[in-house]
Amino acid sequence: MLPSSTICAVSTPSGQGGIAVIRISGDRAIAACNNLFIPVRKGISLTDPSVKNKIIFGNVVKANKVIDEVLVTVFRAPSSYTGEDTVEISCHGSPFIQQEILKLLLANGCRMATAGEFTQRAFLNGKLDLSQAEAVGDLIASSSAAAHRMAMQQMRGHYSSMFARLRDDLLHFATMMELELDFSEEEVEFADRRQLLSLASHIEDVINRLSGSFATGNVIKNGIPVAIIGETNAGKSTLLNRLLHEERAIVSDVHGTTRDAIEDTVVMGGVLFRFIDTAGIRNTADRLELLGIERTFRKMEEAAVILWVIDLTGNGILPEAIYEKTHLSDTQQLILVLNKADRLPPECLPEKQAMYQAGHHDVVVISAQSGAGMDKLEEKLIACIPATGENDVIVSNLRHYEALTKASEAVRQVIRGLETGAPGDLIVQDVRECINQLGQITGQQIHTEEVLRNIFRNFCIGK
Ligand SMILES: Nc1nc2c(ncn2[C@@H]2O[C@H](COP(=O)(O)OP(=O)(O)OP(=O)(O)O)[C@@H](O)[C@H]2O)c(=O)[nH]1
Ligand SMILES: [Mg+2]
Repeated sequence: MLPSSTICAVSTPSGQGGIAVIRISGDRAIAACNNLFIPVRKGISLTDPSVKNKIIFGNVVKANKVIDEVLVTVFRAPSSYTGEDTVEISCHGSPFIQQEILKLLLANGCRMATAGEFTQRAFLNGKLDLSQAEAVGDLIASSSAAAHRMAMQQMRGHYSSMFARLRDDLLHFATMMELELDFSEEEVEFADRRQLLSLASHIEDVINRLSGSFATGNVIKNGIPVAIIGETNAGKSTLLNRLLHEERAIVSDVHGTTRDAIEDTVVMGGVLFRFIDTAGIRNTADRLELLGIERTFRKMEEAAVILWVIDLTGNGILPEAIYEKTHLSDTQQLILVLNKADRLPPECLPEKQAMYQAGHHDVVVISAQSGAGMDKLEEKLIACIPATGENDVIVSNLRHYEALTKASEAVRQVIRGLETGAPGDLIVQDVRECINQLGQITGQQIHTEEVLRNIFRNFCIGK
């Protein structure tokens, strides 16, 4: 069932701006706008079928009073973003004008759009598949060059066509095997088991590679989590402020200043980083401080990169103690940041540096206060970014990742069934399950309103 109501919303950010765009989509879009709009040039009517993909200058009028001078763009179905008749009114960006125009539209039979409803309609009308529609959301939210590239690739459809191909190959086999079942008396084999096995193995490889890219995709989208860890007073909050170029965290010479984790993001080298300043680690009896320190260890576990800040002027924690406390996993990287270099006599530096480098870990010498050495630290951080090629397909959507995980289980079952000579009807069930899961990604297999509403819920209104 395709939606028949006509929806409207302001598609530009809320508040005051130079201009604002109000979008209207649905059967009544053109007629509704025609009721409130008077073109400046005589003899034109929006409802005239020859008016399409055109911009028309005129006035929005309410009870003979001009509300605003606007430009109206008319798109006729199916040549529009949603696939329906669509009008975009570009008005002056005053919140009052926007509200007045919306009220006129509501009075003319339109209703307010829900979040993502324009894109949802584009999907329902076959303008985009589901993964492309989701990429529109990611594109709007992209805050770094890497996230932008990933969303753009998904929107262009390269991503979807790959799933569609895998799904088609599997469908072919499922059909063949089902045909066999119809002829089960005669013991014929339409589906070549060896070919199916090789296809299943190929699909398993592709799925596993894609699932493997999720860790990368996820951090590119949400920011690479970098935890700033160390003893109290080492200069962690000073370093956070320096990395973010703003006074985000309180700095003081009192030990235990930071009690709670403080996070913020910044783009460096085209990639989004999420820096997390934490409570300094020390022995304390203070209950609140202990809670903060517990949180520090949690943040450390979740981080992709750990910046362990060491005060060069202090006695300094020994490298062995750091390794003991960090429990690095295979995917985590540790950078030792030797701070307050400005206060250390230069002749003492080589010895300190050598001591920390002995563990073959990355060591950077900085002064968070003066900014010296920050360029080296930023270089090291950028080097931590997982390498991705221009055309790599990367999964960044949790929903897709979950479908891939289930598809992977199903395809493993297919392979096991083929290897052990399981009966065709059992194998075909697993093939169908795999097809179903791959179809979830592009939306071919999703038919319920509720699932769709959930997916589009995270969009902004007007998109
Ligand atoms: N000379 C010098 N002082 C610094 C430097 N970095 C930080 N400091 C000083 O060291 C003190 C502690 O700095 P913070 O950034 O608050 O240290 P912290 O690691 O966040 O401390 P806690 O929150 O208590 O764990 C402050 O007085 C800072 O001004 C530096 O590079 N050079
Ligand atoms: Mg602090």
